[in-house]
Amino acid sequence: MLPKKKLHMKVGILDSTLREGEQTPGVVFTTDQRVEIAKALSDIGVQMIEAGHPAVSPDIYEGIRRIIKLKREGVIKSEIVAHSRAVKRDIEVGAEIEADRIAIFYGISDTHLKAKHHTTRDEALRSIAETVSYAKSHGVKVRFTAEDATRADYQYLLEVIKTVRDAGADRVSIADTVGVLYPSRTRELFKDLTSRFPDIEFDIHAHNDLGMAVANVLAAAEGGATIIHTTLNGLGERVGIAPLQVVAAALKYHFGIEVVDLKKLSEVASLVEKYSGIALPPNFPITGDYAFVHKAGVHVAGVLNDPKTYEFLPPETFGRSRDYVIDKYTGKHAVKDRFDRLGVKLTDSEIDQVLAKIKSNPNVRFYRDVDLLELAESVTGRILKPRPPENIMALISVKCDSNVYTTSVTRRIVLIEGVREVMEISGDYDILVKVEAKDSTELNQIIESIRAVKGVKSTLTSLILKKM
Ligand code: HCA
Ligand code: CU
Repeated sequence: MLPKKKLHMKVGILDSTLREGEQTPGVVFTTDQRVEIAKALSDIGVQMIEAGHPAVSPDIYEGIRRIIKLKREGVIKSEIVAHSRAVKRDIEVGAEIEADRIAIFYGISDTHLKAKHHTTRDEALRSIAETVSYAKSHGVKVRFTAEDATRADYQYLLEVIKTVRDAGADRVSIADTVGVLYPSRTRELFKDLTSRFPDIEFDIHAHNDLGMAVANVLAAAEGGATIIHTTLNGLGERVGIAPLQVVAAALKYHFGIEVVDLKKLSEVASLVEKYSGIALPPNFPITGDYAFVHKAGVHVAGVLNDPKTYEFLPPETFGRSRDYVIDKYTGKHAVKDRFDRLGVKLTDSEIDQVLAKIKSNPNVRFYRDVDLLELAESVTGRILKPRPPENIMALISVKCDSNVYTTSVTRRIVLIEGVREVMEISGDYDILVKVEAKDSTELNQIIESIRAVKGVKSTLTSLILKKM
């Protein structure tokens, strides 16, 4: 491979889970959740937190106010950014709440000028200049976001940047609002902008409509962008923006830069998964369940010899661990390794026989350890290990408050550990949940977690005594 390139070391993250992320359909954060997410983002070392658009609603205002208070108390270290339309009222709210920075956005493509702002290019330049100066007059740092910059007329974009620089903005966010960039163009764009405006720093805000958001933010950083916008789990309008966990991993792999504490990424991703109610698909990079899980015999054999064969970086880099699954694709090495770990000694020929049984059941998706022990017992005729104690299974009927959307409750219940199946039902109750727990204490915790879900009115638990 070609030698790795160097990247300027200035690149940092602005995480917008609390602003862009909350624009994901169905996502709302409570004030407490907003504060908790901000603390987690600061703890992992995110340079800037876009905490929300305070003029949108009183609860967002309150959340940002509490985050800014924690910043003042030194609990949160990141720069706190408040989003704002280019209208005086929003700017006043951003200044009153004492955000470190106000980010003023304005759509500058002809489509946005016409269909949203009902204005001309010249008129827009005047109101942009006016609002940026107005914000500056409140003594706050200002970023200007050129919304839909990547579909705007280029000469006009340059004029806009000149205008906001002269009005006092020290950062400009280049928003690929509908995700139409691709990497080589992105790099060219940022190279050109950074050479023309050495006194401005640039952010890249890349939407993922064409699946290239991560590639585009890397290219932008190569081109000279110093702040990359991300959200945890890639949340955001439509299909979202570049996911923090993937951007951070790519920066580590390609440039050796650690923009955040990589080991804690997974924890923060889970927190956001829980609070957003948007479950990550298992095949999501870095923090998805299968990100470091191997399957085919050739792969597992390779990984058992040297994990580098099929891993770009060790899972421990991200506080995770590797695993492999056993099914008809499995080879001998994996089966042997699994029995070794279970403390069961099998001869080569016994392993071959177990493998033959596995391959003759092509529709089994996963062999769990208990299944494997059972197979080995049938092959060897020996009792290999006492059966693990049976777990408690229970059905929990859930009644929702009459004003809530049942599916939003269902989505949150699905994420609770120990929940095996969730069904929306008709009758006296709205949702039926099948749960599995190792003992009654754990069952109690699961019930409590279900009762704590917003919108749950009451529950009725039935233990499963016998299954046929
Ligand atoms: C929005 C638009 C925005 C702004 C990006 C930014 C976009 O939803 O308000 O402020 O950097 O994608 O253009 O998210
Ligand atoms: Cu956006």
